[in-house]
Amino acid sequence: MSKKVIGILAMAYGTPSSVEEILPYYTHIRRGRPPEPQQLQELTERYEAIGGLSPLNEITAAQAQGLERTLHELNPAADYRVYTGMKHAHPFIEETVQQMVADGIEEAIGVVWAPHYSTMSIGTYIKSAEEAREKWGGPQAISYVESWHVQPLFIDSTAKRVAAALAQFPAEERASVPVVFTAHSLPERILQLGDPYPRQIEETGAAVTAQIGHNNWFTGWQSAGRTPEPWLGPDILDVIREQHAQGVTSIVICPVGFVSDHLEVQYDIDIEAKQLADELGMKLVRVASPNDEPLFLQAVATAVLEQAKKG
Ligand code: FEC
Repeated sequence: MSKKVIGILAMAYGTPSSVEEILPYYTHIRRGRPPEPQQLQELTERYEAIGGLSPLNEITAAQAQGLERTLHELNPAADYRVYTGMKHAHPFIEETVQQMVADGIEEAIGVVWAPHYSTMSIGTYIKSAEEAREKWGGPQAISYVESWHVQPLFIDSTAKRVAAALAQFPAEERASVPVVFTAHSLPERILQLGDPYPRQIEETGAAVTAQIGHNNWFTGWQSAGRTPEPWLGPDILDVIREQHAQGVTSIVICPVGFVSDHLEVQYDIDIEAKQLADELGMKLVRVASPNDEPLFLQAVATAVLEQAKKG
């Protein structure tokens, strides 16, 4: 008997694959409004500062391969095919769903490469997938992992990486080093909608620090949009200034809302936040991203398999 084929719609943010693609990418993020030349220039310069372009597409591809391999290891009885669909770059979620239908995929699980649910993050990926399903008439059966922010293996993987960051400080100093768990800021209006995003980030931070017995931690926000409306704060740069004002000399930042190395980690933390910490004479250590680490992939694969059981 042939194995049951299950399509996995693995959804990722996407990044430009050439300098020419920065403008259409940025325009897509801004829902079709082209950026001002000055804004485009600034974004291009941020990519230049991290080496020209972002490593995100390569990492997304490695994560997809690793997820497919891990799913087969965890459940050899089924045939899993992982399809990558991006929010802001090719192949867009809509194009990927079309491909899944062309390949005859009838049953699928959707998962996003981001741990925490917000109507403005994971919610928008699911919306795009559902619109595409309506357009292409399939896959017939699909369900979505809505968040996996406290999946036990994800907590293990994050705890190991946070512990490795703390290990860069002498043992007698470690307890006094705050760990700040950051995620991409979103407009403050999500709070009025009862959005679970800020609570889920707190829950990840609490579970990780409980596991390693580190009580000195809190959450912060990063990479807020450049728009006039208020965004969730405090911003990580203000957190660093505030900690410095309180006499703190060392800080660990864990960008736990992201799962890859990319612009928001490599520029906003590794360059911008690091530069501020240097100016203030503080030591800043950034927790490594999970990328395609096996334990992390097991976490996401387990969340997918649990969703498959729920149907
Ligand atoms: O490495 C790369 O090239 C791409 C990195 C990248 C990731 C990412 C993740 C998230 N974003 C989220 C929300 C928003 C909202 C806006 C917004 C704007 C940008 C811009 C760039 C960008 N984001 Fe992003 N985001 C990444 C890159 N993001 C570039 C445009 C310039 C700027 O504002 O910095 C504001 C849109 C608007 O103007 O209306 C909102 C959230 C995540 C984390 C969850 C996820 O990965 O989906 C939430 C990676």
